[in-house]
Amino acid sequence: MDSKRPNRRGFLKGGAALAGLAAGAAQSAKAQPPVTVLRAKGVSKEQVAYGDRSRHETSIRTPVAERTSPDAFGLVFHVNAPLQDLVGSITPSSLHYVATHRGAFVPDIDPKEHRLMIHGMVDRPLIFTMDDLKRLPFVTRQHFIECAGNRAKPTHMTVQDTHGLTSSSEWTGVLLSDLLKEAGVQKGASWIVAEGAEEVKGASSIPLGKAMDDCLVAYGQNGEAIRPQQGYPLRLLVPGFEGIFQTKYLRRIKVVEQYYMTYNDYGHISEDPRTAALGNQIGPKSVITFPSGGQKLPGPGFYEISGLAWSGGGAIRRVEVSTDGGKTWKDAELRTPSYPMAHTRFGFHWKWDGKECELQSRCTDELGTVQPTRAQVAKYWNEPVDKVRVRGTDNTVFPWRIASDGSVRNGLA
Ligand SMILES: Nc1nc2c(c(=O)[nH]1)N[C@H]1C(S)=C(S)[C@@H](COP(=O)(O)O)O[C@H]1N2
Ligand SMILES: [Mo]
Repeated sequence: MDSKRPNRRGFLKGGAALAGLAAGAAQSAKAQPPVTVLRAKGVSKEQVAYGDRSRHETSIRTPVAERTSPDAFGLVFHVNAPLQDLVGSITPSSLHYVATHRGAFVPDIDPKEHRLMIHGMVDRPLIFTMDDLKRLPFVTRQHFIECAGNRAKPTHMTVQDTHGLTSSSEWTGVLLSDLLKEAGVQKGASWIVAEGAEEVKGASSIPLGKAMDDCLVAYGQNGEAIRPQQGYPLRLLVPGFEGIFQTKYLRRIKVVEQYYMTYNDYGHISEDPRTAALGNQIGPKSVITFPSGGQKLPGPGFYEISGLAWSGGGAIRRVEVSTDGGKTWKDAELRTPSYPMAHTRFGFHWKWDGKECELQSRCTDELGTVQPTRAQVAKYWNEPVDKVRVRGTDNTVFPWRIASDGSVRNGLA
């Protein structure tokens, strides 16, 4: 694989495309760098105690295009993460996407008062305080979360609009399997129902097999306590499952003998077994975040295409990039470790010739599953490709169109 990789030094040394860039670099090496005037600026006690980003960094979350926040009732609806501005594979907690809190604001939970109860078909019902949980063996893992509503529409302008309802964090907590073993799951149990503490509860039924496998009862996010919008003080992580299963403000887990209908199931399950089967695990998905919608390439020459890939089926094994609208594909490089069910950053050297073109990415996960095209999905459901209703989470290959003036547009438009 290494021998096929484009040589990084080769790119930086040579090529007419880079001539301008290289000359600029040489010049500034000889000359003095421009002097930055450092203005003394008062730093507040608060900023010393808990840091802020530079005031020159302005990247923000934005409401989903179809439903602005807050709405007429003051409620916050889904808010997209600015994927075009992120580097690496971790989403900063302050920029993590946020999903609807149905009928309630973010609950203000005092961790000293918070309890997690495990009951139902168990030998020993248990109630844990936060301190109890933190005394237990912990694990730290990177996992993405993605809302089932994360689907690209032709009207979307930016990658924040098309793909911003996913984020990846480093989560710390206790394995749910440890808690369930402690409680002693009884024979005949086959599901768990996880419930959150806020008004409409965010309850979900999860197969017991998944609960005993890799689910996390998490209190940590990116090195500190989980943020209130992400479920402070405790959330369930069901790696690779749709966002709706990732119960925030987790307060109760009931072990049960059958699937429970909860508020979350409304509009979410289907009598069509093929649709229903798509309901939990998110398929392999990737998107190019640079260049992406709304950006403009200043002119022909060298660019580093960058993007994210993730899968509910495990670790990302391969990402390919096409610069000719899907006719030919070349391997991209994975630039961050590919952890199971976590965002993985890819990069790809590209020399733009200044002509109109279409960029796409597609990934393959450790199960060997390849991200499908819209055409493949349309064929499967026997629907026209421009009208196909993608069931489950939309993980189809996504195109960005580069115009000859360098501007980047949504290729579905
Ligand atoms: N308690 C509770 N948990 C919840 C929800 C909720 O409304 N309440 N929303 C779910 C949905 S639909 C999604 S997509 C994810 C979003 O997680 P985030 O807001 O941390 O990104 O949380 C899930 N867990
Ligand atoms: Mo969601």
